[in-house]
Amino acid sequence: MRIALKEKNLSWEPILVNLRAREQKRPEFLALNPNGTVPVLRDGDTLLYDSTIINEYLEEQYPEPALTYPDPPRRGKVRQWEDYGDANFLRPAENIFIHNKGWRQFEAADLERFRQRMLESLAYVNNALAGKDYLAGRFSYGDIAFAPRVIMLEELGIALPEELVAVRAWIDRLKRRPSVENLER
Ligand SMILES: N[C@@H](CCC(=O)N[C@@H](CS)C(=O)NCC(=O)O)C(=O)O
Repeated sequence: MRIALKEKNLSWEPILVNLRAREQKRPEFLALNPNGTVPVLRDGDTLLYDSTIINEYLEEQYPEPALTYPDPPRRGKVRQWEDYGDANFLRPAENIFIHNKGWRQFEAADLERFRQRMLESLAYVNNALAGKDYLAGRFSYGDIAFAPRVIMLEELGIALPEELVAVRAWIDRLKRRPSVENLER
């Protein structure tokens, strides 16, 4: 969501929620999002939760610059990459991230499983990137699903295999985008 806001040159004010203190489960926050998760977006009278839904809203409300395609076939592919990235890369990466921060403890075997899952998804991404700068061709929500964590693989204890040349170039490309390079960690 933060990447999409920056790509679209939208100004926004962050309201930080302390997940460690479980502020996301307090009644005031549950009134904004009954699932008790971040992010939540308030835009005027509009209140939305879930990053996928928020990104779709941002695209429809603020179409330029576009972070997807106008035609349903390519739009579908962007959605597929976003969903794939969320489930297969971001979820395990997030688990390792919160473990490293000490916010939640996972067993060593679980952490290894998360790393394997991330590596498998990166191998899949490597094949998909053949001849392309970004997953769906141009930079899109598909790349945004991976970006916040794929730029910090080393911190997550993942050594990118040498043969994943296209992934390495894609990560370098992502890191050079102003919307990605200044993300908080
Ligand atoms: N599909 C949701 C997932 C939201 C989610 O799991 N957010 C995490 C932080 S990345 C969270 O709020 N965790 C705290 C919790 O589940 O209590 C989205 O994309 O917004």
